[in-house]
Amino acid sequence: MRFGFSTPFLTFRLRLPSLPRRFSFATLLLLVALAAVLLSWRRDHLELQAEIAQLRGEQMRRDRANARWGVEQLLGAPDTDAYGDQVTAWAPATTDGQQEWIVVDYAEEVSPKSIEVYETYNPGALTKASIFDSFGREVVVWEGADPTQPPAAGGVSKLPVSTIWKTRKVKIYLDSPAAPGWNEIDTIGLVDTDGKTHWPINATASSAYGGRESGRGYLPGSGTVTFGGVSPQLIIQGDEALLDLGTDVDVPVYSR
Ligand SMILES: [Ca+2]
Repeated sequence: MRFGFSTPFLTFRLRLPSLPRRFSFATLLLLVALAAVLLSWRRDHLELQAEIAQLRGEQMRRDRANARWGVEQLLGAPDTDAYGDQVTAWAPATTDGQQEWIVVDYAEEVSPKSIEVYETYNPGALTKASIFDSFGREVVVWEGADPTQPPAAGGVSKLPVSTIWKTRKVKIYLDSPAAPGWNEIDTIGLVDTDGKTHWPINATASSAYGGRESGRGYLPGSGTVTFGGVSPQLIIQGDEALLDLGTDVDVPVYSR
């Protein structure tokens, strides 16, 4: 295949290798059809994920009352009325043990304008926020120093978002070791370009101090044991049971 042009001063010619005979129009159509099937599969897969998130969220809302400091507490509008160590907010499994993240889903896909993180105890850990676009790709939309810092007891960190992508899923990253103490979060609002705020219908996190969905949770009604003047709480973590004596070290009492 050849094409080109020439002027009195310059001649331009381009020669492209001929398409192999077998790479026919029919093959091209087949490839287009294959791409369409893949795209459609991807879209169905994402829709299924969104439906699962919604169902999981409904179950979590029912368990919410018993899930103190659990991921369940991230659902819905803010409900932690005072800053401090409140059971109505999510807390990570440890005070400063590791990097943490939270992913929240929303009912509708929207064009985001900002993300609002309700920090209710030991603020300052926020380092990054991202959204997931319609193809499920993670897009970082904000990075920097947390707008809410100690000595503030808490606050709403408003992170501006400028992106062409619509979203129904947000992820935030917390540098918990760098922000001493329990970094507790009540909820994460997603503000759209019309100024409407959307609240999470589902949530997952790297860890949680309480709640059914976490690897570590309290057994409600497990009884009180007085132990050298303190009343420890029983913690189930993976295949182990631990006694939290209110010190830095949890005492293993059972291992499978
Ligand atoms: Ca921390």
